[in-house]
Amino acid sequence: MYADVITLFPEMVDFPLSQSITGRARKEKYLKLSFVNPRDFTEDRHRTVDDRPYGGGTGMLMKAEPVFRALEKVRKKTSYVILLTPKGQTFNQETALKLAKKKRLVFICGHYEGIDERITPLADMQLSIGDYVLTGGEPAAVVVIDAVTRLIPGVLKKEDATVNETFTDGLMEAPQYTRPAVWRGQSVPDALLSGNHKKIEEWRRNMSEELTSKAAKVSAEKKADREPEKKKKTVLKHRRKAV
Ligand code: 6GU
Repeated sequence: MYADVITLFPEMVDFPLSQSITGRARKEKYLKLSFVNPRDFTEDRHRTVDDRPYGGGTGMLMKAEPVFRALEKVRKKTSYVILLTPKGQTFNQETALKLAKKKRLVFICGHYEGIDERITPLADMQLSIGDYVLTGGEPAAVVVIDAVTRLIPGVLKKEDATVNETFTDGLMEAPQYTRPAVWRGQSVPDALLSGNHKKIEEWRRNMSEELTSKAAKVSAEKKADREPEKKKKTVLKHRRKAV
């Protein structure tokens, strides 16, 4: 897979993805990363990439033209363009699987308060990595590229390493243990030491289902906490108490 990253800070993406499994994937040419800096597509003496927002407000915005020219430079007919922004859809394993099938990805990393809105129609997809605000899209690009790279066939040595894991089949992965069998008073569950494959599979299945239903319960509770209807009622209840 080819991935072009449009960023003012290429080292923020290049260095983390030079380590460990993603670093090896690059050495072995499963992943070919290239970087394009919008600053190299400016024409003024100061190589200006940012400016103040129309209508006022705090912070600076990335100018449209240098980003557009950087994109023009790398975009091919087959490129799938991803804009990293906290306003995007939240990245998840399903999206990672979809992106892993693409030949060429382009990541546009906003920085400062974001990019001029007129850049957004150039993107095929807008992605966020969660409900919090980063200083720029670069750490998000690292997260997305990492999650996608490990899904490229051949990157993980064990062929099924990505099949039986948390999120892929909608279930949480069962807990895992390595030696020693007893560590600081904590034992590895008997089933895993039994050597009986059927028993091991059964134990893992049960644990998966248990963990998944617990997690579903927790997220349902969190969702209920966010419901404006219920919040209003809670506030009223408290108010009544106060009166
Ligand atoms: Cl993609 N960008 C920024 N700036 N903040 C974020 C994000 C992206 N995803 C979550 N927070």
